[in-house]
Amino acid sequence: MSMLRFMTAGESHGPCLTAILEGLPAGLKLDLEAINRDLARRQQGYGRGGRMKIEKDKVEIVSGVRFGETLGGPVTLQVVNKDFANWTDRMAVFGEPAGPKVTAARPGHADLTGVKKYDRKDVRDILERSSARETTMRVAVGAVCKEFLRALGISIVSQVTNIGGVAVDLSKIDRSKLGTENGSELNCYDAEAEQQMKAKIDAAKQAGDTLGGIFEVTVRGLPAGLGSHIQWDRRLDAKLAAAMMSIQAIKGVEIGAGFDCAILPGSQIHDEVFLDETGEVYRKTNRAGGLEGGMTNGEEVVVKAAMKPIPTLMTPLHSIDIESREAVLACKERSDTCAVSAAAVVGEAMTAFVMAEAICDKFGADALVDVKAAMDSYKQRIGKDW
Ligand code: EPS
Repeated sequence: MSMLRFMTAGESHGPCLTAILEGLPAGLKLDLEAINRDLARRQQGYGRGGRMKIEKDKVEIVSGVRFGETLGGPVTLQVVNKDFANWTDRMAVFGEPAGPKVTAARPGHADLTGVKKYDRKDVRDILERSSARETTMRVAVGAVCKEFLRALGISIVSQVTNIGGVAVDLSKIDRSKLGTENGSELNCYDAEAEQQMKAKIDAAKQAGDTLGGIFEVTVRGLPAGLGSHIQWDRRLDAKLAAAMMSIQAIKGVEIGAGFDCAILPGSQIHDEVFLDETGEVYRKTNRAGGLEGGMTNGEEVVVKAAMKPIPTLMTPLHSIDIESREAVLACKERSDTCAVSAAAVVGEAMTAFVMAEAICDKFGADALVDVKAAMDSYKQRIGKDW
């Protein structure tokens, strides 16, 4: 099994955020600007809150890379929280807290269970780590994985398909345009739906409410045969679903036709297989979302994730105070009205990690040149078999 793995560290308003990515092959050229571009994409999106005006997330790489090339050792990535300077009264590493405690837990957040489980008296001890600010580092890690995939001819794109019930008409979407710059503030490729989404976000903001939605991630250029049907924990669809579910606020994941598979008959779900005039295998549809039997089948991998509305409401919900045990309204931390387009960038990153891991698993991960050679030879063989 591959040893590609990563860990993140850091609190939302702490001094900095860190990630260590270990197991990538040596000899991969990294482009700092490409990583920073993804970090900037994660910060954008109609409906984001005030924090994004403070932070200008830029990554620093402090290990594992020499003169722009990976060495095969752990790559350590860091992003400074500019806002820490405004939070030293509540977030200093040592000393006594000077700012107010948070005691009104937010429904839908880690707050209530977190304080009990970790024996904390201040909800801040939980919310700082559970915050989606952590996804900054997942995006940095994902951007490095994307560079690796790009070197192998694999690319990842995303689109927002629903916000608060306003759905994109997917039959109208030209899928070849996904990933191209279209000026959308919501990573949406249906201009009409986007206008309605923005109006809905404006109305939610006005009402002190929040909105969730759905985004879709597509992977292009994958060889067939990543993952395996052999064992439950080697199935790539399972790994992908787990990676998506691990993103803050995600409550549902679909691969390909997803929940429609439960409704439609087999004749309308399975992708028929044909041979073209040169003897190449092809399918006319991709309802499997590029995964059959836990393995990539050579089609685009397509995964969707449903994000719940952010639990911090400016018109707060009923809750309890963990100190007085009285009924109160939940606390109001500064937050976003809607962050689905940001979550889509995080979804790309987690997908990139899962695919990079599957590649390392199958083709090795010491030196990039060997990974390329192993993949080329495999592609040649399966090309001949078909
Ligand atoms: C986020 C930073 C946070 C929030 C949001 C995501 O910044 P702050 O709490 O200082 O406003 O905007 O966090 C949450 C949604 C959450 O539930 O904690 C970011 O960088 O994405």
